[in-house]
Amino acid sequence: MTEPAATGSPATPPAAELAPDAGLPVVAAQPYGFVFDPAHTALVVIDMQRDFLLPGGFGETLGNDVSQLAGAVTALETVLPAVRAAGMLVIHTREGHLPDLSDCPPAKLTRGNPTLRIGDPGPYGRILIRGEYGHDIIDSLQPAPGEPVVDKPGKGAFYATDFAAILQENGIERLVVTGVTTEVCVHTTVREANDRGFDCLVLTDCVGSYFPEFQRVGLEMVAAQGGIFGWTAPSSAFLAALASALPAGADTAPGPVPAPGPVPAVTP
Ligand code: C5J
Repeated sequence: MTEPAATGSPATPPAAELAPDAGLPVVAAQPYGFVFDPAHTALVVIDMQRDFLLPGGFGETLGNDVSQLAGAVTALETVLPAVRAAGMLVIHTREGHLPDLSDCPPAKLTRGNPTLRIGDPGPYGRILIRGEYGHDIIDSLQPAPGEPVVDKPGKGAFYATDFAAILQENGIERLVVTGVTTEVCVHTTVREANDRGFDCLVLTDCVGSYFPEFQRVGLEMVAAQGGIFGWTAPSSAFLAALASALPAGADTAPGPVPAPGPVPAVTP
């Protein structure tokens, strides 16, 4: 039988193949050190939206305990300013749909048995509809001016969006992934990214699941089998590596959260 021809190689060599003496920072991660160049690495903040995070929102109407996600918010409130101070690209995503729901497959609309469905009026406006208050990112993690916001109709950031184009235009080769929920949109995005040749580090305290068991197992799944589709590390390890990459005297300590500016939404 003839073997199929190889269809191309990843955009960059795996982190393990980067020479340690290249002077790049290394995060103490599972299953082994994650090497990254801050100039070619983006922090991805997935779906930190009011509908998923706030009491009374869509996440809660699905029967979930939204307090399980609070830790990820707190950790990101520290990581975001440090990453911005280091000059790294930050990309935000939001899951949601057009007001006429033309981008929402019926299977997604009717799935489950929530008291509120996508598009229904909820306490924060129409559930998961672009432009509604609940669809937007929570106050404390609002995008800074100029940071791309990718509106996605699916769970993964690549499907039916400009995410891949944004990464390419900015010379991004590796992703540091955060957000909610660990086993749904974070997993889907990391798997999509891995299949496209991106190395992904998932920050364990900056991702959240409504289910503690899914959080634990979801993170183990990323780094199992020698890093089957990524790396995991606490944000403290990532911030320590990032600080080591900066010139002496430079500071990644969190400063004041920038005032929210106009959100440059990127629509497919
Ligand atoms: C879900 C997400 N869980 N952002 N969305 O439906 O993970």
